[in-house]
Amino acid sequence: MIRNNKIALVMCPCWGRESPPLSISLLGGNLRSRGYETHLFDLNNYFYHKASSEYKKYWGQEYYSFWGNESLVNEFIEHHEESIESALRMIMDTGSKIIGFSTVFSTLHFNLELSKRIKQFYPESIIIMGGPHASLFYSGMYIINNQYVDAIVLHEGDETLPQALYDLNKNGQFSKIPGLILKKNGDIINGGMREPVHSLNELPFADYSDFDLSTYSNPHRLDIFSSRSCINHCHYCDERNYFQRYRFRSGKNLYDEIVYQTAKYPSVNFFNFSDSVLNGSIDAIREFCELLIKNNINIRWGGQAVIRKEMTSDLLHLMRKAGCSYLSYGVESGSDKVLESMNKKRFTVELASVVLKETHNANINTYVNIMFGYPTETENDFLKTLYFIKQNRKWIDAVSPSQSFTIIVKNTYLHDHPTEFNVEPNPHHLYWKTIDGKNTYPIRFKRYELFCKLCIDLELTGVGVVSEKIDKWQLLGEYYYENEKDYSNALECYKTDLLQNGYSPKSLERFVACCKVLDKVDEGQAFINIFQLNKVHPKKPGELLDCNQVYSTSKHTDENWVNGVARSWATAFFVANSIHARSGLTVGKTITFSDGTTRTIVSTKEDGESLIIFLEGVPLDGTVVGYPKKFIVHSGIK
Ligand code: B12
Ligand code: SF4
Repeated sequence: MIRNNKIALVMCPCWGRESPPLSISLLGGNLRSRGYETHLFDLNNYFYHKASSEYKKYWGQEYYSFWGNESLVNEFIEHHEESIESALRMIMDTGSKIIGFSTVFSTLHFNLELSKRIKQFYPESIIIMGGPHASLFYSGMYIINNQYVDAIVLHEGDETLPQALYDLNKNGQFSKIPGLILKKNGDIINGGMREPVHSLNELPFADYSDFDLSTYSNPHRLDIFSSRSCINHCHYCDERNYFQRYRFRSGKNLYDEIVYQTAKYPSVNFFNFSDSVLNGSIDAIREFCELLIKNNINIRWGGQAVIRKEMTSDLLHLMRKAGCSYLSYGVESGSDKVLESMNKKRFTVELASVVLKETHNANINTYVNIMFGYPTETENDFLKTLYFIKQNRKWIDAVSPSQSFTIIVKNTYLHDHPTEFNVEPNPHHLYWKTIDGKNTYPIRFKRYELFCKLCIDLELTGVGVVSEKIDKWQLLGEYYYENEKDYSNALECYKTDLLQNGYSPKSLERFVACCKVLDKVDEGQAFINIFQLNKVHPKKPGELLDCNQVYSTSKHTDENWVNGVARSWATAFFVANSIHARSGLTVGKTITFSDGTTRTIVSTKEDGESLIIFLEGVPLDGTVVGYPKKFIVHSGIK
């Protein structure tokens, strides 16, 4: 058996950066224990440090939708070309032929763009993706159909990835195995589902040795997990679809990992449970606490928990004594009727109040998650949620209002039974509405805003508690434009966004498109003039900022070229050949030269250190538009 394959596992922006990513560290520990040379890259943290100050804010959780927007992610990438090149070099210098990406909603576009570049420069590389967003009920098929992706691992990767690598080593290609979808001779072959990992206690511990903890926002924290799947089966949640059977690690196994990691990283004093429910097995959590107390292990820990009657004052005090410093509860609604229709069978609003109070009294920080506009939630139910928060304010340290309000995820009970919930058939995950039209995306948005307002009044903070969501007008604009085809409301949203928040290529493009439909071409042109004139993008009207897509031609003059522009033999110019130029100057894009001429790129040709760009129309005059004059490449707006 040959074990000479090297693999790089990568986490791209955006993900939390309090500590190194658990997913690739866990898989890394597993592969290393089987003898594979494994290299782990947290490009999420890397790009945070490389990002200009203007971009750093996008790591805030209130900006997660930025990373779901392909054009914004590409814009980010264009702004950080040098760092992208170094990151690629860093990965490829390890000699890894297989590159695995961890995929969640917020890393997808980055993953795909990086895969494209890897394949362009290292065509023999093998790209494999795994993680929640690579599952079939999210975008698995979309990902495997991407020309740069060779295989996806469905659901848990702990057994599928090593087996896939084993086959690759042995046979030089992937085999059809459970848990893997692969491409072979242009066909997509689905190996079907794999049984979930039988015993979590047998998995090797996460290996964090590739990461410099001091570069994270909490250098004293590491992540750990206690379980897979959930003891509950809420109708809107896909946890049980993804991880299937509920399994948990024993208290002893968790304790052993804490001892192992703290011996390796003595500066670590906090462990975050990165799973959906840390109190699924009361026996395991009790055993864990007792071992920590008995052995005098002085650490803090916390994570997400479910409200259940077993969360007694006695247990909570034990947990506190063992170092539990926070618990984040999915309460979701202050209405029993809504809780019932969510299939939350373990608690009522009354029990939620008691558990929050007992948690607070045990001196554990209490966080509460809330959703808005669940299909059965009436205005009255929503008022009950506001009342619940007000009544229990004294027990709550922070809240986390869902910034997507209520999402209808494929393969969930809610998705598969829309009429039972009065939801229109084939619901859009974000923009779904009820048949009576009383529950729509803007209505859910409004409830979220009212909730935030109450929290601000109650001086209750938390992720997502804002006076106005930063991308509010883009989100609403998108809803009216894409979903409702209501160009009048969309126009108002994009206009508000441009005037309030300044230049955004997407908002300007959509605003102009609305103007065209509504026969307001002059208004659209006025905004183009404000935002796109003279090679500069004003951030807001009146405030000038350098355009990020300004290039200049090469300086070369001879019998064929004048200042980098072709003489009469062709309509072309050339620039230095770089990844930046190759990804920015692509066929179909339009370019405006210094004399105002606008041309479309019809083809490009790499010629050693030069990249020649051919344009439509008659030849250009290099003495007018050539070096040192600059030109702008438009991001899609003609
Ligand atoms: C902890 C957590 C967080 C933490 C992150 C903490 C941190 N360190 O940064 C916080 C609270 C910050 C967070 C935020 C968000 N989260 Co979150 N989060 C989780 C949670 C509970 C655990 C993630 C985890 O580490 N699991 C443990 C690891 C070991 O499991 P895993 O990542 O799934 O990895 C396994 C497999 O997926 C697979 N795998 C993973 N990567 C790879 C790569 C390869 C190559 C292969 C082969 C296999 C593979 O193998 C692994 C081992 O079996 C999951 C739910 C869950 N139960 O997993 C949601 C989850 C990942 N989050 C989710 C979402 C949507 C978000 C947010 C966008 C939510 C929001 N609206 O704000 C944000 C985005 C964050 C950002 N800044 O961009 C979704 C993702 C859904 C999707 N389609 O992508 C999940 C699945 C929850 C859900 N069901 O909705 N989250
Ligand atoms: S308790 Fe949380 S993780 Fe479990 S099914 Fe319900 S929503 Fe999902």
